Amino acid sequence: MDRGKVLLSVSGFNPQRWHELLAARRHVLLRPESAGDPTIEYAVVWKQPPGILTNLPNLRAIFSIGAGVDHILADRTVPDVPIVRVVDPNLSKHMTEYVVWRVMDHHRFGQMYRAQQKRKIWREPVQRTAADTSVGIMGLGNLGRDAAQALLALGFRVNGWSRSERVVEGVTTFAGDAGLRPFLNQTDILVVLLPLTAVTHGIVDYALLKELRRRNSLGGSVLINAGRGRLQKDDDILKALEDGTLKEASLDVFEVEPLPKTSALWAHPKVFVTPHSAATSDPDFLVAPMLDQMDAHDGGAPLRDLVDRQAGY
Ligand code: NDP
Ligand code: OXD
Repeated sequence: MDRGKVLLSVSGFNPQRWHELLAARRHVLLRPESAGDPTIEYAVVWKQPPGILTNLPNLRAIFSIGAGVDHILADRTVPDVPIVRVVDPNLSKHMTEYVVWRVMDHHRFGQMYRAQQKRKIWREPVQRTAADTSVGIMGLGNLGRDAAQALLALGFRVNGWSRSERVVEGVTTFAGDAGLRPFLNQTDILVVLLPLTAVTHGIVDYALLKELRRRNSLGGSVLINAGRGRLQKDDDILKALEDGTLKEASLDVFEVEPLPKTSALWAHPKVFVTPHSAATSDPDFLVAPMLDQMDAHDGGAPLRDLVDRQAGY
């Protein structure tokens, strides 16, 4: 094990399993042993404490434990070395399951049936097929495209919005500022799978929600956000739910996490809350490819799944 050491730095969860799996093949440190520790060549991080990645003279790359990297770039002192993010079928499938679950629940009037059952009400709504509903995915990246395929297989009409023009079979695509409004105007259920960047911060506000199509087979528009909480404005979502701009919402992410106990979203009858658990990174699937990349990089191979720091994702 004379290869470069790995710094494992996470907050918010117990990294024991990550540590075990990484340590099977490389020497792992939970913090640098000294300022300017020259033995560390790779870092594996989730919300690392600010400043911990500075002064590592031989740091060759940073591996994000998640697909998103806003948690890394929030630390302005992060050195200018390549950042690798998670692109993995296991993660994509988890997210696709979440998206299909939430889309189907809204499509099949889950919220209404749960309320009816509480009051022992036997009433059947008009149920249309998936083909009558358009799901619009904001963010046609690895996760958005995987979810789109599953939704298409179920018969939904699928729209997608991205920064650059994308061609995805079966999906009606829109791009950039000019494409946003037409995309929203043709969307009944909005699924947000964007990264959090300087440009996307706060994008899901009241004005955006107003553009969704409300006269539809669901009897209103629906928001599903599994991207990042600071893409949305929690108060604008509450306002939109109150005045009927939105019919229902499924939220996995929030402006402040954990969602404060005082938030009105917790008890809102039209909101379904999950604790940022749509697609949790599983070390049993993700550590081996990370270590393989480190080994290959040591041997001179280029890194994959790199973050564009200028774009912020
Ligand atoms: P990708 O980088 O593969 O895709 C991002 C997509 O967003 C791309 O289509 C990109 O456009 C688009 N995009 C970025 N900026 C803009 C913009 N300004 N305007 C329009 N479109 C934009 O990311 P992933 O699909 O792998 O992941 C997406 C996000 O999901 C992560 O960043 C993370 O925040 C979140 N996530 C949440 C999890 C959870 O458990 N809740 C789990 C995993 C991820 P283009 O195609 O042109 O580049
Ligand atoms: C991620 C996440 O970015 O879990 O992968 O949020």
